[in-house]
Amino acid sequence: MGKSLSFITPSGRVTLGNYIGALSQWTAEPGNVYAVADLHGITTPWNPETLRSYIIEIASVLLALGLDQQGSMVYVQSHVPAHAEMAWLLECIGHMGEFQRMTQFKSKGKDRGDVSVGLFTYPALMAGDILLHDVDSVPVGEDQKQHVELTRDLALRANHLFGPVFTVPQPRVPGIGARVRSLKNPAEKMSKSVIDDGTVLLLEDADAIRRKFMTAVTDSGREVTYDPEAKPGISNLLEIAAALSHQSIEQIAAQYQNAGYGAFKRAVAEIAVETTRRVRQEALTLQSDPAEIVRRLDTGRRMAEAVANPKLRQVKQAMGFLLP
Ligand code: AQP
Repeated sequence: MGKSLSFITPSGRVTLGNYIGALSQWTAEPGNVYAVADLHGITTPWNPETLRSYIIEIASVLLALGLDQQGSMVYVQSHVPAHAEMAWLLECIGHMGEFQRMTQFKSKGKDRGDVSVGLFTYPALMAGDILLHDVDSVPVGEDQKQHVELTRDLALRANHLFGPVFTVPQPRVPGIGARVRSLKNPAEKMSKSVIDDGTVLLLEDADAIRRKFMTAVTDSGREVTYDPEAKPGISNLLEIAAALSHQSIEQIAAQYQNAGYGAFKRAVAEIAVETTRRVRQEALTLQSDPAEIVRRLDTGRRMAEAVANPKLRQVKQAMGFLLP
């Protein structure tokens, strides 16, 4: 399958949705690349202290999951200046029209007068993230597929103009990706940037997690059955319980069918607390030793630079820069 590359943006505290849909599925294997995408975290207005705390939290979780072991790397994107430089090179071969077609820009930027230029150009940064590491395929959600298509177009254009400098990546959309929904509003995805009782945080204490599950919205009726249309709240809880306990939705539904909503919510809360206990404890322990986090991130930075810097140099050479 080749090496895998996944970045996570410090746009909020890590959610149970991030854990189920992404982090818990990432694996430490030789050459795999994991990074805190802090440069992506400033495309919308931010607070410096808060940004720093989000970066530390995400790094602590990636490291607690051991994603810097077995020859894979964990680093912070801005620690490797090649990312910002590659983004500029790609912006200069990108076309306004193709960036204007990006649906994320249209949805996040529409109706706002103060939209940053970075929100418009960030697909070039993302393309650079991928191309610097020469990955063959990138696992992405449906919503990010368009950005990988743009990355392919930019890579093909550069290869055409300057010779074969880039590996052209393929998007890889996982077959059935869990899409965890807000416990308060199951019509919406659970998101880092939405802070309310519908968003369960991976590192909040067990009692807070239990309380959020107990106040999750449920649906009419009494039976615990999987029906995303008629029972979106209960179905979301079933999906969460199934993903975390590695059982099928049918198995969980059969177990709690007649238990009543209250008992079912209590059970899902316990599953969430228990299956995330270890990563939570390890991440919090790491946070009490910031020097250790910095040390491990610096190892990741060196591993990333060993790949990214020669690639950037090769591209600049091909593009006609006078290299020192
Ligand atoms: N609710 C979710 N269910 C399943 N997977 C999810 N992911 C995010 N929310 C859910 C996955 O987590 C990874 C995080 O990458 P990201 O931070 O770069 O992307 P994101 O999708 O923008 O994450 P958020 O939490 O929704 O942040 P905001 O609120 O800032 O937009 C991705 O692999 C994503 O699929």
